[in-house]
Amino acid sequence: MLIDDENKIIEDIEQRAILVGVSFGRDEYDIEESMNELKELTLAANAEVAGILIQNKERVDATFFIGKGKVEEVREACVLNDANLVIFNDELSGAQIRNLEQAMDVKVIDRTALILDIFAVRAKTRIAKLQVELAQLRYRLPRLQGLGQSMSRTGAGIGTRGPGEQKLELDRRRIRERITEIQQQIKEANQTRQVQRVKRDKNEIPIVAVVGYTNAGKSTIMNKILEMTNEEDVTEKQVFAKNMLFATLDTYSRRISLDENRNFILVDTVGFVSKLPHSLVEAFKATLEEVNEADLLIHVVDASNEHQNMQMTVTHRVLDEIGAGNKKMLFAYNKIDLVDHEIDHLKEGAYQTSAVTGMGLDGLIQGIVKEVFNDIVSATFLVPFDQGRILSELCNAGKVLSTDYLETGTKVRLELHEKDYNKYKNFSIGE
Ligand SMILES: Nc1nc2c(ncn2[C@@H]2O[C@H](COP(=O)(O)OP(=O)(O)OP(=O)(O)O)[C@@H](O)[C@H]2O)c(=O)[nH]1
Ligand SMILES: [Mg+2]
Repeated sequence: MLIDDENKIIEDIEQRAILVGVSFGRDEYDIEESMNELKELTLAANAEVAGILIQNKERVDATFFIGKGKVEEVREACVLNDANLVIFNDELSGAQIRNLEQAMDVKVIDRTALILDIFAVRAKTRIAKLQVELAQLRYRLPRLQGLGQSMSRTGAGIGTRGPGEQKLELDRRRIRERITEIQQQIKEANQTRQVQRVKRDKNEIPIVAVVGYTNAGKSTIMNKILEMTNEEDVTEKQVFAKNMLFATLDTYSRRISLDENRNFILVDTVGFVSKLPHSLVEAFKATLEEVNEADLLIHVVDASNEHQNMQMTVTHRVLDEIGAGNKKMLFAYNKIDLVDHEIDHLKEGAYQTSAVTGMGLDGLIQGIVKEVFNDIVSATFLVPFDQGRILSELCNAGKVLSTDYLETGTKVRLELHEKDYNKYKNFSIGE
């Protein structure tokens, strides 16, 4: 694997990386865990990890991010371990990347570029690809400027408007143009989705979105629920699930039918990760729009992971960032088959589940039903014979329990949404 000048990973050429992290002593996450995650991300991008270096530091170094002495240590580690790439756990400025590359004579990228590259390789749908490109360009733009500043600082014949600067201006302009173009395309794609959504709204099917940290088991839960609620083979409807970071990059909707009147749409979403680049969250807002429109969120937690609290905090923060922080939420403490103790003090709306054995999923489905169909009422209506249209509307809106033909009209007893009940209230004759 190789990283080209535009920080894009090109497959097939072997890449060995030294990972560098800084602990500022006030981080909410554990530096060891954060570096472990960076390692997983590196592997997910098909690079090898040749070594991990951590520095404790109070403040960021403006020139190199890490201290000058540490730069030399990283350089030596690269030579010793035959590494051709250095990955920083934190976001670097364009100038820092350039200074580090010059001092160590090796390609330098940061965690953000790494995550963006994984997304770029995995994105399948047109909209996901556009969103990743947008995030990449937004990441690159200020770093081009950083590069420009360091170039003009070197002086020595290069004027402020020298050829380098001109090329830079050109690059900058091209990038800005492309950003506008992509934004327009995303907007158009969203308008189409909007139309589809209005259609769905008319059907009034509740939407339940599965959210959570990457690799928690969201897609596997979705597949298991599909399997449990279908008698026929659902292989073709299954979504991709795998033991790797960011297996899912798009949102996938599946209709779940519990019975003829209880249908809901289950939506699988992109997983979150600590230090998820802001540009990526911004760019994926369109995809995550479905989360915003959901009637209920299922927050899947990997109960077997010792850092589950940090993972939950990150998930809540990203949800806040996309404006879905106040949604109704159920919790699925998943992978319970890997946990050898019961989770005590389970809060209300929390379930222990295993997407592999199916344990606890019945309870979760009941929980979903309680939340999204809680406005179902049963009522009896008497519809005069000359109002045939009303009768058929009513029967379509709810689940018919019984029908009687009286002298004055049709007496029908059914279960329906409160909203529909209110619409036909004039014909109601009570419970
Ligand atoms: N033992 C066990 N493994 C599970 C369970 N649920 C999921 N897994 C495994 O965990 C891994 C990740 O599962 P996914 O469903 O892809 O996770 P995800 O949350 O969709 O992950 P991303 O799409 O990457 O955000 C897979 O190898 C699953 O088989 C569970 O309840 N028990
Ligand atoms: Mg998934």
